[in-house]
Amino acid sequence: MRIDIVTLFPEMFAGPFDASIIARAREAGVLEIAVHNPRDYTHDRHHVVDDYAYGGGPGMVMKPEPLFECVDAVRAMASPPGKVVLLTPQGRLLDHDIVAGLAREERLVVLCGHYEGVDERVREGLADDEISIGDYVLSGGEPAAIVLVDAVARQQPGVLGSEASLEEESHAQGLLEYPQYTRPPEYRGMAVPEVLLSGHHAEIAKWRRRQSILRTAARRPDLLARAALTPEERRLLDEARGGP
Ligand code: 9D3
Repeated sequence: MRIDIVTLFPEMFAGPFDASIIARAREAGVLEIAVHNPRDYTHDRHHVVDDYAYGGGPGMVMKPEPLFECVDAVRAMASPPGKVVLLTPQGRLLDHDIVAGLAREERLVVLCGHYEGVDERVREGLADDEISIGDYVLSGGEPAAIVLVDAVARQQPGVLGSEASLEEESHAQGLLEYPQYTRPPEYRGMAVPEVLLSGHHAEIAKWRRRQSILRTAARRPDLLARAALTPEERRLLDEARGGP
């Protein structure tokens, strides 16, 4: 997969893509990342990329021409041209299903907005999709692009070991993780649950599943609607809620 990122701040991407999983995916050749600056696609002496909003109001708006021309050039650099994803607070809220869908694309062009936003014609005539990473205000789309690329990179075949991909599946199933422990068996008065030291693999699996379900119910009940639970597990939940 190839991902092209269009940003006024390419220097923000120097570190994050050169470590850990993303670096491994790039080295393995399953992920190619290129960063482009729309400022390089201006034609005026001062390389102006923003302007005042028509109708007035605070802040500057990103001009359409540098973005359109940059994206046109970037799409011509490789094939297929790739879906254009605009990162914006007004986009669809990113979740596992959206990540999995984007990860299946052969190519993506990711646009990072900045200032108070981008000229509306960028949405209208350039973006195929608009995505937000959550209901809080960022200074620009750059941190969101890093989040998106990380999540998509993990989905590329061969990037994760088989053990890690099973873990990913469990999150896709809509349950939070069970509590994890390593040595020592007791630390500052806090003991590792006895069952984990027992060596009874079936009991351990049962305990972990139960912890995942109870923890999801306590912290993220919204996830349970989509979780695949057995009738017995549904009963466990009703009991924990003090129901019938
Ligand atoms: C006063 C202007 N803001 C009203 C809340 C609009 C605004 C425009 C642009 C606020 C932030 C930004 C910059 N943010 C992004 O480009 C962005 C973002 C975000 O802020 N939160 C979550 N996901 C994303 S994706 C891109």
